[in-house]
Amino acid sequence: KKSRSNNRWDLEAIRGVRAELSCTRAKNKGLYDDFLDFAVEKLHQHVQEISKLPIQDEFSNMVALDGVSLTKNCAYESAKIRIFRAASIDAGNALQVLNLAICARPEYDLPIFCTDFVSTASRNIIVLDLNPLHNIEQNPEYKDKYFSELLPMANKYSQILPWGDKLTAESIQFFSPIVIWSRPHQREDIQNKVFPAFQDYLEAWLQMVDIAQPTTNPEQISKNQEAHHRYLMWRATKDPGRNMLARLYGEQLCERYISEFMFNGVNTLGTKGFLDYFPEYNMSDGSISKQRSVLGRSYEQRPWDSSGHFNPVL
Ligand code: BLA
Repeated sequence: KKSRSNNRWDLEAIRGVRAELSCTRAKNKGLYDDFLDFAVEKLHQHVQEISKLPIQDEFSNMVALDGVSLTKNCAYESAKIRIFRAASIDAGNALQVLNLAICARPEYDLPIFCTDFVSTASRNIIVLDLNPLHNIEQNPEYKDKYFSELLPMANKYSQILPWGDKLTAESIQFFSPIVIWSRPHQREDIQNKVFPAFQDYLEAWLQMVDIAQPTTNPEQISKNQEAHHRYLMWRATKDPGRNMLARLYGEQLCERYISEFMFNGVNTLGTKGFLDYFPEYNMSDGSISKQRSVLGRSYEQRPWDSSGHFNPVL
């Protein structure tokens, strides 16, 4: 009996919090709300045959265990795009997040549009990139196809948003020569510096989508699909946001959210496991190392020069 009444109270409390949140939100916008509005609008302008992807009930407007933090999720697909998905967290001054990923269908070798913008009361973490689908150093023609002409844009923004110091060394293989990795100090930098960069990078990516032609070569399609799967496997397993998400939503919901929404495709695009792609994480008992990184932190400075050559100072 007791648990029943507790339950009802919980539900009412959550409804109350939601109503309160939607009032305060009208006055007090999330730090990255304009970014997401811009992205959804641009997507609709540029991309044909776009439609909303259904989102499982448990992932729409997720209220956290603290009763106040709210994660809003949305997802779209189109003829060329397998998934556009956005997760934005609004926990007031304590935490604001925009995590956006856009993956093309495997008939295209388009890079993956990626943002990880995380702002707490004391710091900002900015990752903005068109993550290459194929290894840049081993495939110079891939680099030329998508990145060479964007270097002036990257050089401009890497001055405005300087390199954010050492990072997980493994991550570098997923980044392109135009990546912006930065930790701006001021909240105003988000609007004044990060927003223009975000707009330009998204426009650049959407222009690639405009002209992209699908391949019919089955070998190329499966190569692209495996590259997506490997990428999603990396992120679903080693994402730096996992601890925070587990704290907000509890382990179980966090795990479903990561594999079904955040990194959707990790369970459907391939059958290989994490260790097939990243054997260096193999422990002697056959399990996956719990460490986020086996290489540690590296790359104190931007490892690409202004011509996009990988030339790290170690
Ligand atoms: C930090 N996120 C980071 C960092 C990177 C990325 C490079 C810096 C810490 C590090 O070096 O690992 C982003 N890393 C990426 C991306 C790729 C990659 C995009 O390998 C792509 C291949 N992030 C979220 C969500 C939360 C979040 C939802 O997406 C929170 C709920 C948080 N990101 C987050 C936090 C940190 C972070 C808290 C700091 C963690 C730390 O410093 O260890």
